[in-house]
Amino acid sequence: RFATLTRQPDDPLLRIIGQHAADPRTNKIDLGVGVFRDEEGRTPVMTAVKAAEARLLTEQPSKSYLGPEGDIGFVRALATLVLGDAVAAERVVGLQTPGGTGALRLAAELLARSGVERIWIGSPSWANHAPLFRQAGVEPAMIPCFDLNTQSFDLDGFLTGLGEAGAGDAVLLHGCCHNPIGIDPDAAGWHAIASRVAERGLLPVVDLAYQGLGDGFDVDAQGARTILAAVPEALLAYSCDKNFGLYRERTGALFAVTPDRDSGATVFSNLLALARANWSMPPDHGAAIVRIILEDESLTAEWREELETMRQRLESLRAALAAGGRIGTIDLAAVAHGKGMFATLPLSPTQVEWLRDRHAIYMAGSGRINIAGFNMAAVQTFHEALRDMVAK
Ligand code: PLP
Ligand code: TYF
Repeated sequence: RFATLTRQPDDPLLRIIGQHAADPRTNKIDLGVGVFRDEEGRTPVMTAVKAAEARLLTEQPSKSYLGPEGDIGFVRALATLVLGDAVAAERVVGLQTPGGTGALRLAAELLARSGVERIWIGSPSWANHAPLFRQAGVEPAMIPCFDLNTQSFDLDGFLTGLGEAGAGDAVLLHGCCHNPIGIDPDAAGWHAIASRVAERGLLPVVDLAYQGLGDGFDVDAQGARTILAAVPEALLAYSCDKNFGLYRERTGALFAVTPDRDSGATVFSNLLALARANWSMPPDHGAAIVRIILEDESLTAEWREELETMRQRLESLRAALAAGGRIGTIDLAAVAHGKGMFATLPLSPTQVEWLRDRHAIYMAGSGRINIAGFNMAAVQTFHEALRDMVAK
């Protein structure tokens, strides 16, 4: 049977981790995989997370099974934080998932089960989005809507693309800090998208994986809230893996907005059935940490402060990068339009390879850079490498 299989490529982003680690050059720069780093290039465990873990170690009464819904205290605390008062509580159901990816997978399977055949996705998008939906039986339809030269989101192009969507299709929206471009709609853009989505009877799936790393914690949720408030039915896939620095703990949740409490109960029962058939129950540790933090005022304050420091670091690195101005045909100043961890520069795969071979600068083949991979000195090195590149 296995002879019928064909060899699959590995994830090029994850491959960069190994390539960078194996490079002996001391001035190497890793702008590859999207994890936050500090000025020294470390991805530390947040102090509020360490404190919550210490409490778990001494106080956790049991590790007995919870259930397919996971830690309901975590789900509740997160719902308040993320949704604010955008949607009446009785219209929202939610459950814990293995990371944002688990939430997306469950969303995709729920769509497939509801008879949704197609999901519209602005492109480029996170490399896992299209395969994830396709594997669950929902065909991705891409709408090219970013201009790398001007670092802008083409709202009209996206809305026109959605004009092709049929009632009953789904649409994927990045809640904030778009991966891989870093450009989000502005408030007016979100309202225009919400109107179009509602008008055409589309089911929005909002992927919110970077709340707090863009403009600030509440502002970063505004797009998601605008969308959810405008429609009878929606899904929100949430990841705590970046904003709590929990990555490998696989911490996330899926929320469904439903027309009323009764339909919510049906949706929830379907989500539980799908979760059971996938992973039975989600891993507990990360969610327990987040719950402890969110249920404790002083830990919440400590976490929010640390997250804000991370956000400001990204903001100042982005400004430093943009200060490089125009280098050849690359307008770095335009990178200032974006926010969050990522920007995608208009570089060819050959140029990406050249920067790696010649200057030990590692980034995705698409030209995507993880801004947290810089420190202030590395930004200067990067500017010089680009000048070297365009001069040759
Ligand atoms: N969605 C986007 C846009 C992402 O960039 C990521 C990154 O990993 C995820 C979802 C998945 O997050 P998680 O690691 O929690 O599965
Ligand atoms: O885009 C990124 O870099 C992050 C991390 O298969 C990531 O979202 C990358 C690839 C992958 C899973 C997570």
